[in-house]
Amino acid sequence: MRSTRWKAASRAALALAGAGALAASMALFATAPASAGTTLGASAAEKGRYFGTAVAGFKLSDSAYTTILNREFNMVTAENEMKMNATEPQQNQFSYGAADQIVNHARSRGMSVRGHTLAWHSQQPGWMESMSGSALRQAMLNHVTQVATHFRGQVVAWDVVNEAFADGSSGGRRDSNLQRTGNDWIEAAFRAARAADPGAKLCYNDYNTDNWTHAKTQGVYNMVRDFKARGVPIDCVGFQSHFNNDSPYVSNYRTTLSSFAALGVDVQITELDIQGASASTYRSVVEDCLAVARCNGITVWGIRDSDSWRASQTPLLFNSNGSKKAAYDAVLAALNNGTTPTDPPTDPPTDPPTTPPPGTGGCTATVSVNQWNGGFVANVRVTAGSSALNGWTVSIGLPSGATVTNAWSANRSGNTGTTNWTNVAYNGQVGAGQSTEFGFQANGTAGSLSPTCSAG
Ligand code: 9MR
Repeated sequence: MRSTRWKAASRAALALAGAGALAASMALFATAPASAGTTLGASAAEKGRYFGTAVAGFKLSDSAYTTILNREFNMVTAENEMKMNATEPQQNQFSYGAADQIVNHARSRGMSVRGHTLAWHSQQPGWMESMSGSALRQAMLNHVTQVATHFRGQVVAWDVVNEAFADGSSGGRRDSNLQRTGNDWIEAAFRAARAADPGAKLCYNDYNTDNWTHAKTQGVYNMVRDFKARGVPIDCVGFQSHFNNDSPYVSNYRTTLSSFAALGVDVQITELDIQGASASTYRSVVEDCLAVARCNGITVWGIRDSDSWRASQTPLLFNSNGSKKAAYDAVLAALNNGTTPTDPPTDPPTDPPTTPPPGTGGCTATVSVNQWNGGFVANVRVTAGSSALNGWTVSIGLPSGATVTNAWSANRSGNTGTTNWTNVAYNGQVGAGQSTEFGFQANGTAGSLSPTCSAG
């Protein structure tokens, strides 16, 4: 069983642990719990999502840049540093310095990392551009294996394959040297990535796949449906969502996200920018993601307008001087459930809140483990018994030598021996017979884990 709950909320979600009871009682007054996060990452985490940005490694020495990065975001994508030309500039000579710097900056501050990208027709190193046929196929698979292995345990999701579909009305594949190695190159890349990093979510990522009626969107949808039907290891689809006058946001975007999610994959907004940064369009994008349970998070493609690959379109959430734009306020308000900072305070409800008693039907916990040499990822599923849960605690005994290094969607006490896990704000209330998931990563060997669950 692979986790359907996105792994990333770690830092902000865990920091919010103490707010759990408050959020649980607030949930009585609204269909979704109101929240009051003051940064994009914290507010997204309260909704079980992440909020990320593309990061350019050379900007990490710019303190104005890192101040916003460290304050606002809990997910990072390397803008260029993990691409094929950056990581394998000469065949079989791998270069990870710039990418490692970004990964270390992020992870040392509790942010998670999306890997971008293992296989792409663009930004190939020169030696690969001139290859073809089975030699290219082997070189591509070797690249996927080597790079995914290097970052194993550090990257929560990979854009395994990027932009493999054609623009226009064909709905088919884009011609490229990789495509000419055979139509199965995409699934071969996914299988190699799964073997190299069984703990990472594996995504297909593309642009102009936002409009549900577009042939390209349907082409990708059909590929994902086919992959799921045939057991090709795909976990998620990334929608770049570069919106501009030629390719604007459309109201069927939510249909697109939910239709893909219904195939059994997570969906993520991976490179969001909007020409002119309309606050209402940004708000709509956030609302669309929040409306789709399997939409795990949103990444904007840069921090300040001056950081954008399309700077002249001023498409981002911060001005070039680092100040927040109206679009920022709209995004934060949407993440916080539609209340804006300027709205008048609403009257408190007149009925006293009643807290539902802990469920009496107990709960069960099951665990699935992806083990590799020296470490593992465990995904734990908590299922309510005959009554709804209002909070849960799971206890897991780890064998000697196993140490938890990272966790998501739960509060933890202990990282060796007996570890205890309790719900965070957004996943404590579980309907009778329903489930929620959390997970962790550890060094060492899992052996056979036997989690126990108690309600309350
Ligand atoms: O933002 C990236 C820019 O710095 C690079 O020059 C460009 C080269 O192709 O890639 C940009 O990022 C792209 C991303 O990797 C894939 N989707 C489209 C992005 C914008 O071009």
